[in-house]
Amino acid sequence: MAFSSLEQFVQRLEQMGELKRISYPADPHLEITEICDRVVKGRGPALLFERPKGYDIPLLTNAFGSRKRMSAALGVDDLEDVARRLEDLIGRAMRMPRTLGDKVGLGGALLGVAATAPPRKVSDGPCKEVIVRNKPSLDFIPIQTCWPDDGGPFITLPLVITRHPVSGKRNVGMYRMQKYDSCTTGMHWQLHKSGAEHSRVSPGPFPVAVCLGGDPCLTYAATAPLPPDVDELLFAGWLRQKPVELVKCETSDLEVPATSDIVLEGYVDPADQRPEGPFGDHTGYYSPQELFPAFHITCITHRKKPIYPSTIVGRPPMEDEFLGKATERIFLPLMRLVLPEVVDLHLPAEACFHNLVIVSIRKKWPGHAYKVMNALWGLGQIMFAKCILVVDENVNIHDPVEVMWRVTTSVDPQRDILFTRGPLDHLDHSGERQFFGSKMGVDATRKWESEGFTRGWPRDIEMSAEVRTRVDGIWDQLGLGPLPGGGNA
Ligand SMILES: Cc1cc2nc3c(=O)[nH]c(=O)nc-3n(C[C@H](O)[C@H](O)[C@H](O)COP(=O)(O)O)c2cc1C
Ligand SMILES: [Mn+2]
Repeated sequence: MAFSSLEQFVQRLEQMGELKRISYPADPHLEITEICDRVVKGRGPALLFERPKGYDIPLLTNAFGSRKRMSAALGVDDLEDVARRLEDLIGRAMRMPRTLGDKVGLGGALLGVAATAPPRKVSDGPCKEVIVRNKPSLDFIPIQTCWPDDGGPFITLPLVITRHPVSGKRNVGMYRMQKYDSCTTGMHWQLHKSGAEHSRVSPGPFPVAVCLGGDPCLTYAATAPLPPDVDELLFAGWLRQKPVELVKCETSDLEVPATSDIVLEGYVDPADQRPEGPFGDHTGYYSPQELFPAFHITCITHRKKPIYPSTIVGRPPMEDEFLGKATERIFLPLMRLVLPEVVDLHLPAEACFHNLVIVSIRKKWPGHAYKVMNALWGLGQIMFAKCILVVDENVNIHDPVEVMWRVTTSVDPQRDILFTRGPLDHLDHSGERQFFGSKMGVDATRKWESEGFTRGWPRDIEMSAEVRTRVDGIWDQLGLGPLPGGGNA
């Protein structure tokens, strides 16, 4: 189902037993972070702070903080349902129609996408219930100061909408915004992101709209690593199986999702660069102060009763683990379009996603692992991968114990590790210089004779099926019960 408001998603979470309302007037200055951090690390529920101290509007946090809630945000039981829908679509689009039924299937699939995916313009929407053109102020929003050394309060879940100044193509990205005063914020679009590109090519000030809240599916879409020219709102329409409804801004030609809780309209002047940060970041460290352009607010529109969505980032695991998990699952079928040998892919949240990419492949030729590493370093935002581990298809890459065992036992470091260089994530602090540094690929697949390995690879140890079945049969008589580690499963 597609949510028509953030409020509706909150109600859904409540029905699922996945939300806790907090009436205590917790302080958006640090205190909410401490509460939220404990709940996130304890794998607890979404939190709706009904009356943050000093504010009249509620603050929602940890709404995406479990696989179940992330799936609910996208209107599915599990993220794999989205991956399967995508696989099915790709499968039908790629198959040459052989029968009339096939043609209808393919046509139907594409027509379905064409009918539901593109956004639709509407004349009015709930995000226009209140329109403030005169002295618009952020001061009614309980913007969190997350960590003690943060440069100020930060908006952490914004959908930043821009259009490419030349092509006119829309982009929606999630870039944090530091509040400087009641009508000015920072705009932390990092070097490689589309918003930064729009800013670089713009000859002068250009319009920007920032949406807070609304359908949570759109919030996810803003984080998704789509190719630069793919409209996140088209993707969101496909995800929610219903067009995203857009209304025109009051003070620019940009369009914004009508379901938004709050819309900040304004402009960025690329020449007006200001110190942004420090900020306790998703790397688990403070990212240092740097220059970023300022966002000037010219108008604010909002629902009569908006909910302010927020998240805290910091030392993992944090809520964003599940936004990353959604991307890992949803983008796998797309990646397989160009890399069909990829069986599975895992970007552990503990490694801040791109620092470690574990990939299992169906190895077909000598050196195949290297082909996959090099391809991944050439694809979209996965170019930031600092370390890529390649394993054979039989390895469960989501089990860190299994990965550690396979990798350490299968690797001769000098032979199997490839060092190369490439772009680094904006926030990486480990390299000699910012943005550019080294990368490591590890070929942890079974080595073949054709790769020069002539000693014969050892066999895995496995009990015979006959004995396993026999022990299954007598297990209850042994009185050992179910084991905590699931060893008898
Ligand atoms: C909670 C959260 C906060 C984020 N903050 C930023 C940020 O401040 N700056 C940034 O460039 N990317 C940030 N990102 C990552 C981008 O949203 C992500 O790379 C996205 O794909 C960028 O979209 P684009 O390719 O359209 O630029 C954040 C992601 C999440 C989940
Ligand atoms: Mn984009």
